[in-house]
This record gives sequence, C-alpha cells and structure tokens, in this order.
Amino acid sequence: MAAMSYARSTLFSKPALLFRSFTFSLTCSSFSTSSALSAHSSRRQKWRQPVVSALDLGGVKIAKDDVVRDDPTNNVPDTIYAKLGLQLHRRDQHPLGILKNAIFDYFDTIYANKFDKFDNLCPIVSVKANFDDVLVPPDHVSRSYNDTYYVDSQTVLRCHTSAHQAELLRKGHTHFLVTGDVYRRDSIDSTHYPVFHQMEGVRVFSPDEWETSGLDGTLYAASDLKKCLEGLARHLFGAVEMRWIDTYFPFTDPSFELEIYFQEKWLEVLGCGVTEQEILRRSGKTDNVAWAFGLGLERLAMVLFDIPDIRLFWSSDERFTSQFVKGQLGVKFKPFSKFPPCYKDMSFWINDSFTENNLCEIVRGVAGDLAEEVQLIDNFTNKKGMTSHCYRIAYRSMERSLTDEEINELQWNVRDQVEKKLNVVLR
Ligand code: FA5
Ligand code: MG
Repeated sequence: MAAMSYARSTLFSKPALLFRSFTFSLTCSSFSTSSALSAHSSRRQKWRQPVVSALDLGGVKIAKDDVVRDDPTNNVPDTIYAKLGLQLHRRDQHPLGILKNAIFDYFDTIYANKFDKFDNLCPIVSVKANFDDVLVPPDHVSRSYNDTYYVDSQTVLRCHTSAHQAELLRKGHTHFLVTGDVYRRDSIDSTHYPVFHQMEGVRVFSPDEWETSGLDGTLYAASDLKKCLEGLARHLFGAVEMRWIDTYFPFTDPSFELEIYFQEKWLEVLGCGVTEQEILRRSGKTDNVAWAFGLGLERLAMVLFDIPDIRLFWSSDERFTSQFVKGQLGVKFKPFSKFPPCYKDMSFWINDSFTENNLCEIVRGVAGDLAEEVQLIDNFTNKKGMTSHCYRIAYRSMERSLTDEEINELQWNVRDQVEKKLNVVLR
C-alpha cells in the first residue's frame, strides 16, 4: 500500500518494474489497431453518420466511441471521457490558466520570447510517443493497464507531457513549452485526481553555447536548468527555500526533482534533467545537449492559491470560479463551505488480480467527484492464505450537504460493482 501510493505520485521516477497483474487482459491479436488516431478517425468517418457530438482535441475530431469502447484493449471509463476537451489550462480566469500564463511571462522575460508554446496538442497519443520515444523500458510499471488509460493497444491518453518531446524535437523546435491535461489511473485523495495538468519545458543547446564556458555539455545544461527553475520558483513564490533531490527518469540523466518548502512541508513540484543523448540522436541532433522538465500545475496552484482539494479545480460552482481573476497570481481561495465527510467501510477477500487502482476506478465511476478518499484501513491474511482488505471511503461534496439516502445508495452501488467487476468476496 505504501509502496503503491509512492509509485502513484512519482510514476516515472521508478526504474523498470514488472507489471502488476491486472484484470484487463492484453489479448488483442484480433483487434486492428491504429497508432495515429487522426488517421483512425478519418478512416472511420467514411462509413459513419455525420458525428453529432465530436470533440475537437487539438484539431483532431474525436467521437465518444473513438475513446470509450467495450473492448479488452480499452480501459477508458465515461467519467474520463467527460473530461476530454475541457482544457482548464486554457482558461485565463481559472487558477491553472493564471498559473500557466505566469510561467509563460517568466520564460518570455528571461528568454526574450524564444520559447515556442503549445497548449492545444491532442491528449490522445501513440504508445510510441508516450513511452518508446522517451525511452521508457518495455517492462516499466507506467506502461501497465493498471496505471495508464489505453484507447487501444497502441494508443493511450498521454500520462505526461513528455509524450510530445520527441515529435517537437524532430520538427526542429529547440526551445518549447507544452502544457496539457494528462491522465493516470490512480488512488483517490485530496492531491490525486485521474486527470491533472503538466507543463513540459525543453531547451536545446548547440556546442558553441557551452564550449566557451569550459564545462562539458552535460554539466553546462544541468547548471543552466537549475538556474532557470530556481528563477521560476522565485518568480512564482517569492523568496522560498528550495532543494534539489537526485532521482531517476528514463529520459534524463542526470535527473532531479525540485522541492519547495511551503507551509512547513517539502513539496515536490517538478521532475527534470539533462535529456538522454539517444533522444536527441534520434531527432537528428547528435551534436547537441538539452535539458527538459515536467511540472505539475495543480501542485503549484494548490500552494499558490491555497486550494485545499484537487477536485475543486473541476468545480463550475460560481462560488469557486468567481474568486479568480485573469493575471492575478496568488489570490487566496476562501472556502465557501466545508461539509463534513461521510465515511463508509467495506471489507472483502481479495484475489490475485486485485489492485487498488481498479477499486478506485469503480468508486469514481459510481460516486464521481463525491468520492474524496479511498483508504486501506485494515489488511490481514488468514491461516488459509486468504487476504482481506478493508477500505474506508470518504464521501463529501465540495458544494452541498449529502443526504444519508444518497450516500447509502452510492455505497450499495459500489459494493455491488466491486463484487461483480473485481470478482472479490465481500465480507
Ligand atoms: C513525469 O511525469 C516526467 N515526465 C517529468 C519529467 C519531464 C522529468 C521531463 C524529466 C524531464 P512525474 O510522474 O514525477 O514525472 O510527474 C511530474 C510532476 O507532475 C510531479 O512532480 C508532480 O508535480 C506532478 N504530478 C505527478 N503525479 C501527480 C498527480 N497524481 N496529481 C497531481 N500532480 C501530479
Ligand atoms: Mg516525480
């Protein structure tokens, strides 16, 4: 459990691990896949009725059944489909949009508008772009159906903005920022949500830039990267204490995480490092060196705006949305209500394929944003070797009080679906 939660928030900073078992099997030999979704949808368009409600995702038209299908290679639920295209980071009056613009301002000032900005790239990407192109090993845990939303066996909802690195490098961009919604099957609590937002930054150096410094390219890039991000943290937070932690990412070496000290805690806000030479080589930049970073916009925004729960970013309640103003960073959010959570426990005997992410997916499917937290509170194995888990589910609305009837009905639905879909034995 502890190990699982750890893996959640630092998905890529883990070396390759074997897949955890998962109930969606990967038997997809008869399924015809298409790695480029745009090609996929235009092919389908030929026989399909004109699509009434298609989403426009970065210029790609997507209908619901392009993304959600009853097929073993697909694990995208309706609740996730419903988030596609909302693009909170493109709303200038939303905390995520305000933050994005403040980061853009920093880069425009420091680098004289040199960075190209992308914030409307389609979140549906190939497995190749999301994993292979950034050197994620074949057995890395992040590739599993337990951690990533698959549209089909070759297509995923991007789980990080690094999915666009290689393509933009191949197209010749040398300074760029990519902002977008990213998707991860995940646990449920106040800082985790299956959709969140990242900003990726990449800067490529040519030899003349480091040669005069006397440093080798990698050291030069690493020191420039740290300077750039320390400056960004000061731009956003003012004078803050920060520290660098050495870490691992498949796509950078050396790799670091930046933590800032805020409200008596060290908070991990981004991962970064010097781009693996192999990634540059494949994009025709053999002689260059580059740095890259990926930061979590919600993490930063929760701190900057005092937003206590990650679900609030998705609220359309005017009492939330009206508190933020375009261009104003750091306006402190005033909670408009705090209803008490209601806790429900459920125990069951797990089986070999049980995972907490699968359980959380069911809870979110039934309760949506009313699910505040799912927590393992008891875990034991009996003499026969059967393991029992007890989970405590916290239900709470950010906007109103919930009735007992409503919560009981949610809980009965959760129990029913957990039993049927996860094949566990309720106790
Ligand atoms: C990555 O996603 C790497 N692609 C980052 C990177 C890019 C490293 C380029 C090197 C070079 P990680 O999984 O640690 O790494 O996520 C990066 C940041 O996203 C975290 O530091 C955190 O701020 C944020 N983040 C990660 N998971 C969540 C989550 N579930 N909810 C909210 N924010 C999250
Ligand atoms: Mg991390």
